[in-house]
Amino acid sequence: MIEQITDEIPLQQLQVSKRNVRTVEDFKRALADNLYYKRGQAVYTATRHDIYVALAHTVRDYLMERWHKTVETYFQTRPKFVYYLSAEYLPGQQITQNLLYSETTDLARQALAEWGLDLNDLIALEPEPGLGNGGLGRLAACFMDSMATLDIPAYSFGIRYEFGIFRQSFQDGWQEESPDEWLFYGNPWEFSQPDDMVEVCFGGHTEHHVDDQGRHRVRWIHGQTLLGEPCHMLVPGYGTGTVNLLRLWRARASREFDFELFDVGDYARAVEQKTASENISKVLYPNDNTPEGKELRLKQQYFFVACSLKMIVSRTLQFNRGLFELPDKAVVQLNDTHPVVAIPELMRLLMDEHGLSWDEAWDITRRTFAYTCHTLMPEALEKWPVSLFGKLLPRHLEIVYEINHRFLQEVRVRFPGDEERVRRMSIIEEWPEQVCMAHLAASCSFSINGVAKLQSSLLKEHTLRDFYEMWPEKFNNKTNGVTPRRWVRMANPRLSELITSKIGDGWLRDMDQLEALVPYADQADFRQVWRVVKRENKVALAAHIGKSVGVQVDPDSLYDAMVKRLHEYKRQLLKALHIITLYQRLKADPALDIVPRTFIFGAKAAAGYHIAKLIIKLINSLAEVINSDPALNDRLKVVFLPNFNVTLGERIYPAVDVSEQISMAGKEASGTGNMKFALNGALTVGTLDGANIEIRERVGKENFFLFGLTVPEVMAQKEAGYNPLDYYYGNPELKRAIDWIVSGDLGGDKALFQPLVDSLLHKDEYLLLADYASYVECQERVDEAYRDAASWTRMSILNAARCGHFSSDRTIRQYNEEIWRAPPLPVGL
Ligand code: F58
Repeated sequence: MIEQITDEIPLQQLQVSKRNVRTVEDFKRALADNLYYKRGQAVYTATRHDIYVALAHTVRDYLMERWHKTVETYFQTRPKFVYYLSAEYLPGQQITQNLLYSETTDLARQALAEWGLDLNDLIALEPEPGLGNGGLGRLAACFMDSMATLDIPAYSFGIRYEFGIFRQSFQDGWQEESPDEWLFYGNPWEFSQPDDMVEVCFGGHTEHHVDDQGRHRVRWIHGQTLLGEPCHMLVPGYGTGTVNLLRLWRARASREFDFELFDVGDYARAVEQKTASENISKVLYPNDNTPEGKELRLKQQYFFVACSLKMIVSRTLQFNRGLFELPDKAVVQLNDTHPVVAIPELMRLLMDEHGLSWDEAWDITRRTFAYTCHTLMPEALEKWPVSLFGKLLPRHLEIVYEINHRFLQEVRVRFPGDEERVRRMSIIEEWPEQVCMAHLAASCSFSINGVAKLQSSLLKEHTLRDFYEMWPEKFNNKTNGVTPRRWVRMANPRLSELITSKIGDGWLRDMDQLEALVPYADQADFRQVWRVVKRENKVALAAHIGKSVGVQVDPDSLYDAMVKRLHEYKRQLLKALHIITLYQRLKADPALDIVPRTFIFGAKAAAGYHIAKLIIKLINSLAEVINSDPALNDRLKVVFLPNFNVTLGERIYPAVDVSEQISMAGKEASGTGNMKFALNGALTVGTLDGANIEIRERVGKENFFLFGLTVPEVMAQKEAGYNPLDYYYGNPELKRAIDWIVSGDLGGDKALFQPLVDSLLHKDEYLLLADYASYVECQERVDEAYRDAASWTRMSILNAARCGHFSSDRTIRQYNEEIWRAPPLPVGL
């Protein structure tokens, strides 16, 4: 790391100049300056993309002034910091957000219009950073936004993947993946900081010795060294001067390491190995809910954790009196198990690099970390083979063994004679020998939280039950939330304007204020405008669908959407069975009176998840058959929009009438799409799973379409020896739908979808057949309810009005009050 200069140059010499751009003229000048000085282009030679970059720099300059003020405040106040560690972030397009937060949207629009350019055309050029798979990564982005908005001193750390989540396209209905080259044209929002690179080591072995004060010390003689280069992105708060940072680490080959090979004259191999070490931050693993047990994945985890902790420790030393103050000055939130190797890494830093004893290091470590668990899927609990862990991180493995040894002693003291419990709780699993990251997290963190009430209870009762019995006080719930800025204000400007026209704009920083809309649900004229807004959004989405997949959809049909990762437990296949049933009913009785529906899907399947990919193919085949059947008279349409991501979500959520949240009860930890839909006035068709339960409690059971088995019922079915064939033979309509899948009518090879049918009939792990009848019946209630526009709109308004609770500001406030205790530090605008 290159020395900082603040000790040498008096701070007052480093005052930054204010740009003070407040008029369209100023903005145009700043834009031209940036185009000329930063981009190296003249107005005569610039491409549209050059102008986009100049625009991004102009907006960024605004935020830099605020960032500077924030840093000044932090340096002067030395507050307690929240450090959020997450392997994934899905922040969405930056330009729209940064224009909004810097209040420059109108200036930019006008300035560009004077140049004959349309702001929206430039916005469309920005690729979104797809540095995550799904809910977990998007939640991290909502949390950053809320932390800054609530003036919480915070840093978020992650990996600067060169390739984010793959781009999805369809070839003959099959998913195809192509690389997401989001950095191809550079990223105007990031500041790389090569002077702050830190060294990270892997491999090698350890040496134990006694130092000259007679203390037992360990040296890690590492095998490989590489560098982490930080890249910063600004995280502005809304309506405040606070601008926090997202620090993403990029792997660079260490020079020292190159020289060794260059010395022996093996130039080609030296360059090859350089590339190999830079591969660490090359690509995001595209798995959702099943960890990838690859060596490179563990390297990624340790890489970003080691870089981040080095910075946290050195900041603590710089700002405070010593490392003993760490737990009072820092709290590290672990976003699932992916960064959990931070625990042995902090122990190692404190003992081996800063000379603390085990007890001293342990006391600091166990008061520093808090852990969030985002799953209920047993297969999602990360485990690393001991051999792999020890090969890459020999010192950490020793530390984990020692933590485990001491921890199991504690268990034995608490539960004498209960060796079975000791075995269950061990951080190291036997046969095969694996390090269980969730156990490491649970035993070493001072807080363990789930992400919705039901999941938090199930963690206590099942997944982490032994840990709950040991430390009930560590367990807590923090129901997820989403940021109202991106998911209402930016995604749905029409609705936002309507809301603001009635209740003011306070809801953007205090979403509970949406409650003030409740009385409007009973006003016919308000319902009318609400409907107009929804319809305009539906028209806009119809235009996008037309452009994207070439299907014409009717904005007056009911839009029924299921957008989320493709996973069997989420049950996209149950939705498909419902569509097939409607199709068959219409074929059997062409005069049947149903509300015309447009089914909208968006979902990526992990590249190696064959059944999930087959489900995509099935839905696309279904779309082809249904969309081209003239006998249906356009009453059903099915569209699968490719490449579902944050930007596409922003188009879909505002335009939907029915939100499908149909996971098997007890599987979806929370869900956050459910919240985005409800806030935009969609009604939920859902099971009693994840946050659906809390949404239903808030919006009222009369404004929510409930179906399906509950968790105890699911368990009872499984215990009783669930047999899907009972449902198959017991329900002719269900049998007809399933049989049709392999009838050949779906086009192509008859046997193609046989694996889906086999898995339904012979296993049906997620009880689709058991829930089918209830689901179809529930959809009939939806059909009926949609016919009464007044009452539907009333329900829609009540959904939005009563979901203020699901703001990530509320979630973050709870994290801060109950876990972090980092006093907010307002930075004026
Ligand atoms: C999701 N998990 C949960 N994991 O499935 C969802 O219910 C919840 O709302 C959301 O977290 C936020 O709490 C999730 O998205 C992943 O994508 C992991 C990525 C890394 C590999 C393992 C899955």
